[in-house]
Amino acid sequence: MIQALILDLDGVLCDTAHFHYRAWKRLAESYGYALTYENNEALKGVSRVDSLKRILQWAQTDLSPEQFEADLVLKNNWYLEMVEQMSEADRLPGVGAFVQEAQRRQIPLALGSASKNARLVLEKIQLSGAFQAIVDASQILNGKPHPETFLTAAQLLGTAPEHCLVFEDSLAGIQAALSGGMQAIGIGHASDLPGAKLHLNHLGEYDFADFS
Ligand code: B16
Ligand code: MG
Repeated sequence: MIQALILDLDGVLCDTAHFHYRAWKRLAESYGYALTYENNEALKGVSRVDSLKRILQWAQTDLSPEQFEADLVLKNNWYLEMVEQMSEADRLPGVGAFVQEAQRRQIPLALGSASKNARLVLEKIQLSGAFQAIVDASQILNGKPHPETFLTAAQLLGTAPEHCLVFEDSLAGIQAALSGGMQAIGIGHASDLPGAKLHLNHLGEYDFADFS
């Protein structure tokens, strides 16, 4: 029986996944590499450091430790320029109604994000107060697909993992939920997100009549 919901941020509550893509694509171009749709799917939910490591592998290039750090800062600055423009209007479809319905039913909500910018983005889209627990990249040692993000969220809510349902747009996130003993709903295509028990285009499609 499901007792709590854990939501990913980028790609579930707002379309920051697209901002990450634009910033990584710009950086990859500086290595002479054109980032593809498939590359981007593989980067969703993956930490900033691990994302750059993967891009360097695809681009078959290497950086000094100093340049690696500098390029992480560069990418994040480009990303933050886009985040700075965000507002409540940047919530994905149905997010407001979803949160309201969960609150009306007194279902605990947690955020489980791999982003170090999660709290800033939540503020921008005016959802900081919507969650009983917030877990971001600063609170965990092992990023998705490791289950630590979601297990920490469940622990903060005081809910056993098997009673948690995770909403995720990334393959790494679906894998993290499943390996943590939770059920997962994929926001995106079934072909990109195997293992999810249901696939939706956005949270607005979730029917709370199915909540059980
Ligand atoms: P940052 P999520 C993830 O957030 C993104 O999906 C992923 O593309 C990004 O690289 C990662 O956060 C780290 O983000 O650079 O802001 O720390 O989808 O888990 O909410
Ligand atoms: Mg995501």
